[in-house]
Amino acid sequence: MIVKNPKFEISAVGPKQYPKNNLPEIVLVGKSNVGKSSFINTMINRKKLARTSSTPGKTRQINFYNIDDFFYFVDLPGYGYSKMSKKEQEQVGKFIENYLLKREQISLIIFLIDIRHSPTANDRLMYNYIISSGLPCMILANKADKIAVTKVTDVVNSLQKELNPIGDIPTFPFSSERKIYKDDVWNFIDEHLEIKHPKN
Ligand SMILES: Nc1nc2c(ncn2[C@@H]2O[C@H](COP(=O)(O)OP(=O)(O)O)[C@@H](O)[C@H]2O)c(=O)[nH]1
Ligand SMILES: [Mg+2]
Repeated sequence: MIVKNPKFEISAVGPKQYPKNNLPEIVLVGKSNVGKSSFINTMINRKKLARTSSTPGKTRQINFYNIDDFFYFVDLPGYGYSKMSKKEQEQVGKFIENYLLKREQISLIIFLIDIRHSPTANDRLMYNYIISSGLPCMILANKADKIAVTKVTDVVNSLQKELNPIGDIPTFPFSSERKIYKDDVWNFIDEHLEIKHPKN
């Protein structure tokens, strides 16, 4: 896939600021610091279009990245940031749920977890919420560079079994650090976009 002109469009703090066109949206969901913003940069071959940080942020904004006027990557706020109060965490959870519930143009949810750890309690809550919404979803076990290459397949399989014992949600490894496994993810995204993007 060749992305030619990805653009940051808006940091929305509420539904009134969401883009008004009906482009499909591919949505990144995951806890703070799991690598959502890095994922976007990796997929579009840009170093810094999506803002990343090594210290989890407190943003309660939804960032929309317009990908060649074909679709949006939507960077949701991370949940489970330990330095937030319970109340703040609940507010972020509601903010995320409200977007997922109301936004009709969502084509796919990319749910990121950390390949090194079992899903957290918050991961499970969010995963269950996504499944109950009925929206198409894939699971990415991110930071795959942090474990031995020979273990990746087994670990991905066991993480999938933990979250999705029926095995109907596609689960892939990913690494923004090494920029590997991108093709599988692009293929899956392609299948979920009505308008096909020109391929390499
Ligand atoms: N080793 C490794 N680090 C990553 C990977 N993806 C993201 N990171 C790092 O994890 C931190 C948080 O990434 P970021 O994309 O800001 O996470 P977000 O809060 O989910 O948007 C940054 O220091 C990134 O460099 C990855 O695949 N492998
Ligand atoms: Mg981020």
